[in-house]
Amino acid sequence: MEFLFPKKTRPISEMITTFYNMNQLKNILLFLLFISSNTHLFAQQNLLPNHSFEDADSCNDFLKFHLLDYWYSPTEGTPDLFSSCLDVIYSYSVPINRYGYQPAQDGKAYVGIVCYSDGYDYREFIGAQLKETLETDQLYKIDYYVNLVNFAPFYTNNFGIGFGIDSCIIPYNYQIHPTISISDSRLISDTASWGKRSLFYKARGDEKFVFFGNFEPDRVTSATRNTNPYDEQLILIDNVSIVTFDLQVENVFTPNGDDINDRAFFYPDITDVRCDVFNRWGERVKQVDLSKGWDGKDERGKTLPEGTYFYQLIGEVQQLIIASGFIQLIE
Ligand SMILES: [Ca+2]
Ligand SMILES: [Ca+2]
Ligand SMILES: [Ca+2]
Repeated sequence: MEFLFPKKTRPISEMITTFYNMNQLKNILLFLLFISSNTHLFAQQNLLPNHSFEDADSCNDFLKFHLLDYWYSPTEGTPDLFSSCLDVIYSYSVPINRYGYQPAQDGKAYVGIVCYSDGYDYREFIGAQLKETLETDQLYKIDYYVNLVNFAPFYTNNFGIGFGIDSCIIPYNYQIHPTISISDSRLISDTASWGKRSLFYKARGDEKFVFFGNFEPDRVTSATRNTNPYDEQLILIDNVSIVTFDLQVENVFTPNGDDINDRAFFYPDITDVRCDVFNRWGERVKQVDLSKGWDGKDERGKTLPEGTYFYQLIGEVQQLIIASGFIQLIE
């Protein structure tokens, strides 16, 4: 008797799935190839929505912060939205408004928040939900531009960034205490130009919300009275970004003047980072200006010998090491 083995055929649905999986796999491989050859590009996704404060629901004489898309005030404080869409000068228009003169750093709009009140601890904050929750142990680079309004009575410090696992909304209050807060101790005093600030942050992995403002009370905030006419202590902020930061350091360089791989640590876009290079005895031989890169010379301009050197890149605000390792100098 012939034994009929059950014929092993795959149902059509499974075949389609397999075919689909093959195609999907191909797409994934192509995608991986794409991202590995464009790492720099890919790393630039800004996790902040409406990052330049340009998108608002409407524009009228009473331009209000709550019209701004995605951003909110977590406290009773009332941040201000400024925009050139408002053509009433001396109000909240751009560039001339009730606090002085300031074009936008990017686009036509920016936000202003009170960050000091001479002992009253009145504060304003802006908050937004990140596009994605931050990843555990991932290093992030936070950039933003600040400017002091022309009529602000003080030069103050401690403007910073906070991260929260929730929205940190506190009714009937003016101060917030986000899960993480980073304060920049440098004074904000420039009323003419926008100053770029860069912070680095290694994530816990549960941060969903971001905040900007001064998280410290007035008594520990440094404030220097200036000669501006008295008005509100408003700090303007524009063009904010949070991106993942994975620095690729080419660890061999040949500073022989043939224009090929002559400079190490050339990162014209990175600010507020100190780059120290040490020799094998642990002596610092050079503090590198990242906008120019390292040409293999020491502080006095003397060419250093071939060999292995150690480097450290440190985010200056928190003194956080953002990259370190060995670099080979080959003549
Ligand atoms: Ca803007
Ligand atoms: Ca100004
Ligand atoms: Ca070379």
